[in-house]
Amino acid sequence: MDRTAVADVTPSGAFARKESTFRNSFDVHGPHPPERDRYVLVVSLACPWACRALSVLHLKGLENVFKVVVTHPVWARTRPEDANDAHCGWVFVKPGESIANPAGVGHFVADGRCSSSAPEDAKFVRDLYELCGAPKEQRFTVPLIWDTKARTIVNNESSEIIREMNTNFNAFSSSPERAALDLYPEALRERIDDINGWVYHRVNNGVYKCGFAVTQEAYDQAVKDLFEALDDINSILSESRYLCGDVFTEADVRLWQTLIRFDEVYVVYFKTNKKFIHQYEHISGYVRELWQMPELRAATNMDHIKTHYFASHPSLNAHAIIPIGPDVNLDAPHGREGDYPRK
Ligand SMILES: N[C@@H](CCC(=O)N[C@@H](CS)C(=O)NCC(=O)O)C(=O)O
Repeated sequence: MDRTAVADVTPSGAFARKESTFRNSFDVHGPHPPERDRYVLVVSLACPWACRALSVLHLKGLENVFKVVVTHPVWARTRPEDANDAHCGWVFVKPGESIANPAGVGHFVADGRCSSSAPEDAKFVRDLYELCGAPKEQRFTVPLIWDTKARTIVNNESSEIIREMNTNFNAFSSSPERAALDLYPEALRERIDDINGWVYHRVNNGVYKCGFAVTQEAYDQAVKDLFEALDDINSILSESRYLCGDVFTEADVRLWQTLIRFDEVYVVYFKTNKKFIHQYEHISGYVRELWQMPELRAATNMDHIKTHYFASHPSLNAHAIIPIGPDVNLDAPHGREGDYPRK
């Protein structure tokens, strides 16, 4: 798992995610102005960070602005011809074609959601990073936005990509309502920033700290932090419909990507098994409500999610067995309508 996030652990065995390095904006007067038919959003439908961006793309009606390119869910060796280069990562595979996982296990067919081509005819996400001279410490991550005119990555940090989509492309939204939707409203910014800050460390990245820890101490600490945070979230959602009150914001998009993967993947794979999300009184209805929003559902694919995690990291799951269930009924009534705090 050389040069992937799985290898990013400190001497004490704790997972430490590296910073993204492409951080440009889509300013009208800058080198990457908002334009139609120019930018490609490269995602994996398994990746919670990428699916933030895809969700906001749908919420803001930007389907005709960004071309979306989807990787195969399973990682593969990216330089199989070089015995000294053991890197494994995202690969573009035409629908119908199949690959084995990095250990040569399995036979994973690309389904219809995988893209048949990628910018620059790249075979791997790594190729795009190398083409534009990414620094050595940069992991070959999704999401990224590729500029087909400048032939470079504009931004590969999901928290910034969603802000850019929220504000800079309104002239191209598919409807006035979608253009007017503000996921980061001025009046709530302080609250959103505060929630994002601790939700990132304790939940979004917190599940990875549990799953990628290589010592018992690091795992114990990560699990404790994660479940304390989930208790805090359950308590917030007992008093308000969304994280920042009765307005749906980017904080909800960001948190939900972790919650929707929790019961199906993280409980088993990252050993976050103190409790399932569907057992939380308030979080469970909230997860169903957001699942029932068409824009979030369109950005969610449980097959890609499960296949990616369980098959991509042989050091964590040698035989790439994908476990069953628990198949929570996300279409059940969510019961989140009405006034808060509840009487
Ligand atoms: N900070 C990045 C993190 C993105 C990230 O870690 N993506 C993972 C997929 S879930 C990835 O592409 N990993 C590839 C690797 O570690 O080599 C963001 O939020 O955009």
